Amino acid sequence: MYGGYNYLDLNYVPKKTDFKVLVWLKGKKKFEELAEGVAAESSVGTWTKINTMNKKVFSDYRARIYEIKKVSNYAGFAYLAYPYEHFDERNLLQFFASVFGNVYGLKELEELYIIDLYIPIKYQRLFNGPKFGIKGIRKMVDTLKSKRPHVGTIIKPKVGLAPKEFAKVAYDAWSNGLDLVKDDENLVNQRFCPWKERFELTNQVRDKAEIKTGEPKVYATNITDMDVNVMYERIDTVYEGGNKLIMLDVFILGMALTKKIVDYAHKKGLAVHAHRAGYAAMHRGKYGYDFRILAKIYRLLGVDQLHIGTGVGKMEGSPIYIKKLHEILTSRVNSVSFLGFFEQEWNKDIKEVFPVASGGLDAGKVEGIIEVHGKDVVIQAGGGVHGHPKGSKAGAKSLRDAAEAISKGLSLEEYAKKSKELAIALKHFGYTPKEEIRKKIKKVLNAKDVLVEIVFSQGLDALIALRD
Ligand code: RUB
Repeated sequence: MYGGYNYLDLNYVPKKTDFKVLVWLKGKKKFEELAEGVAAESSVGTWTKINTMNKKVFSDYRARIYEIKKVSNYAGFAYLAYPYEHFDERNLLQFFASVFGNVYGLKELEELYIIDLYIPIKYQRLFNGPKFGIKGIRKMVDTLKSKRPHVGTIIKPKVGLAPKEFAKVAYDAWSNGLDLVKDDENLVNQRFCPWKERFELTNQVRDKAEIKTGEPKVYATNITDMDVNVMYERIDTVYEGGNKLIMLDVFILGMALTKKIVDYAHKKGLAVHAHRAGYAAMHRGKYGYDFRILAKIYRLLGVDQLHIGTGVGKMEGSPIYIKKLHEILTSRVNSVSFLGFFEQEWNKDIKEVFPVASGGLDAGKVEGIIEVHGKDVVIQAGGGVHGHPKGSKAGAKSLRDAAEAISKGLSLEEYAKKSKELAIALKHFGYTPKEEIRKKIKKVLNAKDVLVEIVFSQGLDALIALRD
């Protein structure tokens, strides 16, 4: 009971059209009360009984707690179902204001972490999803046959290079085997590197590198801006320049603008590379929501490439956790429901998103990345290319050679015998053999039934230990 109404309905069987949410709660009241507070505040209720409540509102629009897993009297997991009719169709902002809104401010809560979200197919039908998907991007980069991982670089330093310097480094990277060059998340249109000049110079050398190598090259140019018209103009410039990709800082931009720009870019025939900078403010710790939820949302919104972490590099995310994120982007149905997460099926029109592994990578980690992601992955290295002892050209070649080794079924150590750039990279950055990562993944998968029990009896800490 919360505010005079009952939201606990443990006999309820969620409908196919319901949204489902898995949430961890801990606080100063009995667990059931905490859960009911969340159900009420995120749907139809408030702190007290109200004269305006009626049967129809309560039965048709309220959230129902249909399953609970208590860890103590004051903490546990709750599964909530929300009726489709509760929501304003296509308007994800209204959805977030409900489910991810006021609840975070309830003062009796000490921990509130939304772990997973199930999005019904009926709602998905209102969205287009990615225009290109993995196949479309592979066609763009001409890897449909080889199916090798794509390789790219983030030009470093993150910010500070002038357009000419930036374009030179980009040329070195492309002409030594990389498919993609990318702006960093914090480089857009600073005085020392105006966007238009950088784009034009970099796009020119992109053409040159294509001629030199005979391979298509793409530039993920960061067009993120406060002003939607500025982003439209930049898309027009990119389109006229013959480049096929733009980049957005999607978390910072927000869902509405992301959708607007994705739609416009797609109309022009451009694909969208999504950088997720900022997501971890929500994702880490015990107050917030898991990035898996955003990964589902960004797939709906239609980004074509999305950063999801590496499992082996500098950013958070264990190998198994990143593997599950990869499944969210690339599967029709999430093969197994893992650790109590929802099995998310996808509407047939929603294509896959090309997963991007980035952050603390170098050639020596490529085998490990493939263990986590498989070959459908864009492998990006900044420091791992521009920090190569022989410079950016050698760094680029070492990364491409590592990807070539994988597609030929050879180990990096074997391939390094005929690639001195790769050999130097392995020596300098180190080498993570695939067995090391495979073991970590297997350990969790083999123990998954026990782990479910551990998570549901010990709480969020146990999940975090597996997540991070
Ligand atoms: C990469 C870099 C990227 C992060 C983003 O640089 O800083 O912006 O990978 O992280 P470097 P994520 O290769 O030098 O580490 O992809 O996890 O969102």
